[in-house]
Amino acid sequence: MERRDFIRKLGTGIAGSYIAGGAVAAAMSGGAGSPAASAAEFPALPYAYNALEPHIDAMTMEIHYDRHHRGYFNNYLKAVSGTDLEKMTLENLFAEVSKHGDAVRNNAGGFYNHSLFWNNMSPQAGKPSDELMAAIKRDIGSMEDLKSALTNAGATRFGSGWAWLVADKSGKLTVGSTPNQDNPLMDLSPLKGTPLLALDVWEHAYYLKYQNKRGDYLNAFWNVINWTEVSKRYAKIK
Ligand code: MN3
Repeated sequence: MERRDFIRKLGTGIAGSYIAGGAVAAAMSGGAGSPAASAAEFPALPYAYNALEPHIDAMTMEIHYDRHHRGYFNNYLKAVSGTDLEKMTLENLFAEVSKHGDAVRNNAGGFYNHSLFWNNMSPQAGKPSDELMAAIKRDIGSMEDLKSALTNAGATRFGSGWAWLVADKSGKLTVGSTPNQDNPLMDLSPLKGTPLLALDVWEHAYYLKYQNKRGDYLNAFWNVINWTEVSKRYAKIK
């Protein structure tokens, strides 16, 4: 799709009308050389706004996806338009993001992080693969320990940011957090690795339903983790 056509179509704004792909899919699969035209696709929400009720409410989902995420996407396009960066996969961009400005860092991050986040939630939680479960036991301890670590990472991230389960190239798991729209693929991030599970702890992710009770939101998130997707991401590392 031509960029011009795509941007015009953004105005129609029907959730689910765009196919996930381009830079995000390429970055998630480790692909390289994705052309700019296919990078410029806003990914579909993989379920209805109310699908994660009562844990995450429909109004929050709609505003979060259709305004916040779309805003990052539009501003990412603006930030890279007409530059060498528009031909670059997000994965390659993040690997050198410290060389570029805050508009690129924040908006490419916001675009990518939310795409991961929607896809690692589901009304059908599923369960971790045997391979992932073995790694959780080896590196974290147990599922309860993982829940504690992720909840703690989200609760102790001051201000806005993300909590993560990441894996290094050998498959070793780590839990941590990043500020703002940074992520563990960014060269400037102290937390490094391939994201397996993304957890948005910005107030816009929970404030309508949970107000100041971030801890209640973190507990609720545990009920909607798409373990099938998290396991797939883990399987791709090896
Ligand atoms: Mn958000």
